Amino acid sequence: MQVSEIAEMAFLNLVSPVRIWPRARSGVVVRVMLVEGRHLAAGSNTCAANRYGNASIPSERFAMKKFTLSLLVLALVAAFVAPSSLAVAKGKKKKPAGPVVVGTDSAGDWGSNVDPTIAPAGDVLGQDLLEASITMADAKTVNFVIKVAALPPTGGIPEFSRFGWDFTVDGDAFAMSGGFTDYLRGVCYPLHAGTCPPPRDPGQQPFFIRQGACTVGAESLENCTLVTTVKAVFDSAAGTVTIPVPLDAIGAKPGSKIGPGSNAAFSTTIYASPAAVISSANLPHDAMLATGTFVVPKA
Ligand SMILES: [Ca+2]
Repeated sequence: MQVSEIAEMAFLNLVSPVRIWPRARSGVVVRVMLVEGRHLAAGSNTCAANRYGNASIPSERFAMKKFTLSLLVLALVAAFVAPSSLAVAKGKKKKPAGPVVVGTDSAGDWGSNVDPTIAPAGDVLGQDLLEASITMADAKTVNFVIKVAALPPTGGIPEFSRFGWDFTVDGDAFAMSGGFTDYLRGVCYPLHAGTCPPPRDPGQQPFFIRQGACTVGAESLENCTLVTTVKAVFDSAAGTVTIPVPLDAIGAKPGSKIGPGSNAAFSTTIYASPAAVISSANLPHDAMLATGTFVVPKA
């Protein structure tokens, strides 16, 4: 509060039944003593004005003038207080961007591409897709979150469930896939470099992010490159698979648009399927078409 404001309020305290006290930290405290004219006219010693030490009893007309003045003072005080309140609101930090749902899918439709009656097995395998969302894990990492109807503690039978998510970053296409374990592809992953890499341990819950011609049957498979491998989090209680991806790894920065990609094998963008070395759309699976776009928030 400015010194001039304090001085003005001190003056207002003298001429009005509206009492204004500056408070050290949080701006201004306003206390209103509404003085009813009949109490003043009757000279009642129970009226609010007398309790605060008014020695003379004003006339009813004078009391009404003071009441009008009180309203004017309130308006003035509001004019003083409002800008500071707005300043506080503007000064607050923006909340982190919440999850953006980029795709949804029906429950109970796993395997319907082969036989609708086998749908219950989708829960046992953790492959019945419900929702896909994107959110920030921290300033440098984006979370891709797949929600399923049910997720066993093992993420489905080990080496039996694989999740895929194809996306774009400002138009550049990426393919991402992985599972609770994925030793099949850790040992030999034919979808990049055209040949099996030296045997290695991909670690637990690995997700491979690739770029280039990575579809089975592509003519230039040697152009399929492994961008990075990340470690996902499987939360069976929440039924979610969360894949944290560093922004740097996919060339994303504040303001970048992470949108849906395309997958020739499944004709969609997100899928859950049995984890063969090469997943096939001919196997029972569940697929979800993502249509939403997540914009990386600016710091
Ligand atoms: Ca589903």
